[in-house]
Amino acid sequence: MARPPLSDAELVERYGPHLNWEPPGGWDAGLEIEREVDTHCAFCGQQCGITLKVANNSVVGFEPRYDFPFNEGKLCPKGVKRYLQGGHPDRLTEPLQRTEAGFRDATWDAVLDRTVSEIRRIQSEHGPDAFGVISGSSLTTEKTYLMGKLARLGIGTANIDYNGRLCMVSAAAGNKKALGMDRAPNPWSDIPHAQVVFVAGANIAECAPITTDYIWRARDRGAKLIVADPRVNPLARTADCFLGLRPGTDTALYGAILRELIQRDLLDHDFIEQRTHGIAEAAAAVDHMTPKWAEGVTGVPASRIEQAAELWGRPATGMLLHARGIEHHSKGVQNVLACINLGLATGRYGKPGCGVCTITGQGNGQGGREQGQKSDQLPGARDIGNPDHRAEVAAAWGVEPDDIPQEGLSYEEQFDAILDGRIRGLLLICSNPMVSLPDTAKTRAALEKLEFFAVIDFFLTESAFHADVVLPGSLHEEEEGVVTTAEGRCVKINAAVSPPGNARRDTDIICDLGRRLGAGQHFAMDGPREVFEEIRRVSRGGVADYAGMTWERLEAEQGIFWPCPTEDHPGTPRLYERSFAHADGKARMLPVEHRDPAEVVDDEYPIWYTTGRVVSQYLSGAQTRRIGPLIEQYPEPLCEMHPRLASVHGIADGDLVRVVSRRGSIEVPAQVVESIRPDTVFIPYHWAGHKAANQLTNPVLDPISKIPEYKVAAVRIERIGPPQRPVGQAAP
Ligand SMILES: Nc1nc2c(c(=O)[nH]1)N[C@H]1C(S)=C(S)[C@@H](COP(=O)(O)OP(=O)(O)OC[C@H]3O[C@@H](n4cnc5c(=O)[nH]c(N)nc54)[C@H](O)[C@@H]3O)O[C@H]1N2
Ligand SMILES: Nc1nc2c(c(=O)[nH]1)N[C@H]1C(S)=C(S)[C@@H](COP(=O)(O)OP(=O)(O)OC[C@H]3O[C@@H](n4cnc5c(=O)[nH]c(N)nc54)[C@H](O)[C@@H]3O)O[C@H]1N2
Ligand code: SF4
Ligand SMILES: [Mo]
Repeated sequence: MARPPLSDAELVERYGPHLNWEPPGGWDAGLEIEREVDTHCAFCGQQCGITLKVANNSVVGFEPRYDFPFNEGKLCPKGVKRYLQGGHPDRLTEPLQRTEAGFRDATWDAVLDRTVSEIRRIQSEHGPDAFGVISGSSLTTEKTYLMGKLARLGIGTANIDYNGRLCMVSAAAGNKKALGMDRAPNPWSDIPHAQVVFVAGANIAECAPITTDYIWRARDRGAKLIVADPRVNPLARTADCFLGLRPGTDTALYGAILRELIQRDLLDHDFIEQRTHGIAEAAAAVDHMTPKWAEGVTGVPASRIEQAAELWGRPATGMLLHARGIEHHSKGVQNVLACINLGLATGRYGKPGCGVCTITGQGNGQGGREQGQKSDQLPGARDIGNPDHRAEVAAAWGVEPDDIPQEGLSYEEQFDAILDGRIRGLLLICSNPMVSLPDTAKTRAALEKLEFFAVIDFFLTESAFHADVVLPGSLHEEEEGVVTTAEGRCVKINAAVSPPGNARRDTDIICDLGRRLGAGQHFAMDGPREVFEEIRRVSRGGVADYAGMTWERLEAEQGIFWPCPTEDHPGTPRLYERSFAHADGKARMLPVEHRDPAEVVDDEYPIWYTTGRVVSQYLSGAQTRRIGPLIEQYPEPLCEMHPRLASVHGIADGDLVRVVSRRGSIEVPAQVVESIRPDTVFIPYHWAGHKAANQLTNPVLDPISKIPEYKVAAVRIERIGPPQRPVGQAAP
């Protein structure tokens, strides 16, 4: 059954996007503040502390928190506007059911019962795994835990995964392979003590703005800065050593640096001897990677590569920070392992001012992969394929190990399964695949093919346009819970207001579904505190052990770093001080070969294409494309290109250009800048429909982490014509 998106004018009228919205009287309407609530920002993985100001069950203002040690009173532009979502007119306040004429309000009973009967119909006709579940990491950990439990014990499907699969899984897999555990090894308070900071594939100034401050503090003490990025991103402009590599060539770059460390004997021999395995194999893999060879592959001059090895290898301390620039690849795990090798070779673990850390992305990017919503994982960061781990969780849940399904399909693999008929129905919470999955045409075809599609969100997203039922859930400030920050610090989120209209708390929706599915004994919790208490019990003895945390402790101690096994345990800010998390206590230096990205440039598609973010927009834009002041900062996607590339095609700044890949094409204004390689173009991905950067991206996955290769594809460009409107002004 083809299910085109609804094009009901009423939809847009009612559910937006309504821009430049302000409450009547404006934000300074002189409201009497009734309450102030300490909590954390709804957006990125840094989870800055903020205080929300509440009047009439609305968040009407906020202050940054000076007492929270991470941000100490600082916020970024998105954090400053985040509270504009709450009373937004686009907010979903009634359950919706799709009819011939468009979406219509429905009762909770109607939409929940329909969801349950469709789940059971599809499963009885096509097997238990024919119903898929996709969840997200903007949710509190309590919600993510419930989603894992709902899929496995309520619905009874193996197919649950989450949007961290689009984000941090390459780092997770790399860290587990090399070090035995998936968490940043060092707290950010170590950054100012580093004598060299190496930033690999991270646009820190725009995407982790508060981390910039930590790097400045290191710089104030004389630290050197190395940046590897195809673009001279804002932080790179201040670097001592900029490695402007061709997209998709990181393994060659870090391999050549490792080889130089070996050649120049900049190794920590004691550390390698006592705490690692595999140096010989790792060294053999890079033996042919001379700086000259790497120059040919990466486009970075050999002398720069040698300089980077000296800057990284000489000092006693150093931190390497990486993000999606190296992880969003069909060899994302290999890229992460190559960075870890640079850390292990120089003994940069378990000490102040050291560490190779991934900067997690979403608000609960770290926590979202700790308590069991990932297809290969059970609560406590346990492995779903490990019989001992299964038995531990089964015992805590009061079921038999065989009652827990085995590993299911990852996010993009579920979309493949929808297209070939293995999956017929989908429950989606906290993700917007129409914007964020690679190859938009493929995503649309999958959503149109579903027999039944239910979405839990607080805005009617481009993905929810395709739904059969939409369940209005809760915003960050409407429900208590915990999240884990990029540092590995579990912090407390507090509720400031209750959901408006007939919207409900997400935990209530999920537990209600569990009960209606006949699994009432597993979903008897009354609210998120009881869910947290269950997480403490179930995670006990696991890797991500929360047993010693209480909500009260999290508030009083400004968060606790896991593992925290007992109530008198202080938590573990710095990992691996004495041993790594593998059974023998040693880290693995794994051999990393270089290979090309899945798609390379050729005569037809001669330009490299890469994608990412801008400071004022967040992810699929569902939350930020509705906030006028953020839109004004960067109204629509622009195609960054170097003046030399632009001149070859006769393109001037602001001209409308067409960018074409094997999967689709997009028409956007050109932004001619010197801060990008002349063989590469960049488009930020926060927009939907014909403005979606993902119309062009390649849905190929890393075979280990199953992350899509968002950071490399091949395109061609052509000029369409002069600017359609003044540069920087959005289309109506
Ligand atoms: N403003 C803002 N902040 C955010 C978000 C947001 O949407 N907006 N999202 C949050 C989330 S979920 C995430 S995951 C993080 C993402 O944070 P980042 O990973 O820092 O952001 P990206 O823009 O995806 O990519 C980072 C850099 O990778 C570079 N890059 C591209 N290809 C390559 C390559 O082949 N090799 C190398 N070395 N670099 C490459 C890009 O030029 C870009 O500067 O940000 C979080 N913070
Ligand atoms: N081309 C390209 N594509 C990319 C990337 C890239 O760099 N390039 N980056 C990838 C990365 S790193 C990521 S993380 C993904 C993210 O992409 P998505 O998974 O689409 O994430 P969001 O846009 O945050 O979608 C979250 C949805 O959940 C809703 N939501 C937020 N919080 C809550 C909550 O508490 N409860 C409920 N019920 N709903 C909530 C929001 O309104 C929004 O509609 O995009 C990926 N896509
Ligand atoms: S840096 Fe991240 S957590 Fe802090 S205010 Fe900005 S978006 Fe929010
Ligand atoms: Mo992300």
